[in-house]
Amino acid sequence: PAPRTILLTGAAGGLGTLMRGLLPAHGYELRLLDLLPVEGEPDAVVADLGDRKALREAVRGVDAIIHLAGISLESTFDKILKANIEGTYNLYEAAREEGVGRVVLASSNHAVGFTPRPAGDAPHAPDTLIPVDTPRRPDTFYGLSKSFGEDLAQLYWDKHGLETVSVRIGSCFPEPTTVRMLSVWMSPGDGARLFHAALTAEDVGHTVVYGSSANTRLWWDLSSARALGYTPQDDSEQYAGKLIAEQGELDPENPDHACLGGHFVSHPPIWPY
Ligand code: NAI
Ligand code: 15L
Repeated sequence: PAPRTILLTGAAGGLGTLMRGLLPAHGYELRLLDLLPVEGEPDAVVADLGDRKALREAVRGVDAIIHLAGISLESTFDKILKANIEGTYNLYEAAREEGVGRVVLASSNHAVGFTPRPAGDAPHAPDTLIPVDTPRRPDTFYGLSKSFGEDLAQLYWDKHGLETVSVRIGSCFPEPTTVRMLSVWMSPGDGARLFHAALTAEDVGHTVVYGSSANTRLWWDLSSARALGYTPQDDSEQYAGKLIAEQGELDPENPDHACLGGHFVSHPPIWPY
């Protein structure tokens, strides 16, 4: 049977708030969890990913989990370790113990952020798009934690038969706000469509997909996402004229423009480690 009751972690965050609004129309009942109270949702579970008992209770009885909670930008290694690495491990352990069959994991383009973007003018030829099996090249401790999450997902599939779709999200915001985002933007509507496909496709094992809209300036290969049944409906190109007039085209000589991860590649480590 199709999954119906979903635990949405990170429900108070930006993406969580967008998905809380959009996923019910795809037929889901959401159980919400976040470190912070979720506005207007008194039944949301307020818990830290470090609280294994709370996680165990929160996952009990759900059909699947969409795991968005965690630190979503670069931070100190210690904070990333706690929230993203240990926190994701705690969630998978809770899912395994409670017999939850599938996780949709918010990975990130920053797991492969040091990968050079396709050169030249868009649209890029299909054989130049970055494939999902490109070697991981995290651009930050943050990206490293997403790389860990993908490996953890693979381990829980191989060892325990717990399925995951790891979604290397580009930028999911209401509108693209930078020229880079013309290539990596995922509209909220397409985000909900992709999560729906990741929840309902059969026999995913551990599947890695990029998460973006069908952008004219796309840098990566969406075929593994499409194979789940995802059909993106949006394209950032309608924003291109305005953003390029304001910010200029990407400069191949600028290191912040050269790789998938954008300015994360030159982000200095945050001390203390
Ligand atoms: P956000 O920072 O707005 O939301 C993250 C939420 O996680 C927050 O509400 C926060 O309170 C919660 N959280 C943090 N630490 C926690 C802990 N220890 N226990 C419980 N909850 C905790 O981030 P956003 O943009 O909503 O992203 C959601 C997820 O998607 C993150 O995992 C992020 O890395 C990933 N992602 C998002 C992208 C985007 O474009 N929004 C792009 C790529 C990945
Ligand atoms: C991410 O992983 C971040 O969570 C999000 O805030 C954006 O910075 C996004 O990547 C991006 O690459 O634009």
